[in-house]
Amino acid sequence: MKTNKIIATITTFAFASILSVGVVATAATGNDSSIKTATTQAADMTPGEVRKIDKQAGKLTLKHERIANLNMPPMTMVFRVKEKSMLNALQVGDRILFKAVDKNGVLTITEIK
Ligand SMILES: [Cu+2]
Repeated sequence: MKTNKIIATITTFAFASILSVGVVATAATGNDSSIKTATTQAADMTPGEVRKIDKQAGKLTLKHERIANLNMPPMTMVFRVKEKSMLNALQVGDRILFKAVDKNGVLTITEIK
């Protein structure tokens, strides 16, 4: 038996494409200068106790400790709240932390914890 073996040798040339990858250095934008004024720091939270809640008028009576940013001694007084919804979760007797600011002569609570 005569066997002819044809061996086909296929050589495959792999062409490696060399891509010049340009490395784009994305420079971080260092222009984000977030300047916070000293009057809007979280450290201005003052302890207080809820004495009266007026949801319709958006007012809150607090017995508060010294308010550092307003230079106010401890007392019981009425504040306005920035948003009436801030009063929803409160109950008389609650001890809270609040931030009060002087808005054109009106002492306004901007944050309650
Ligand atoms: Cu006061």
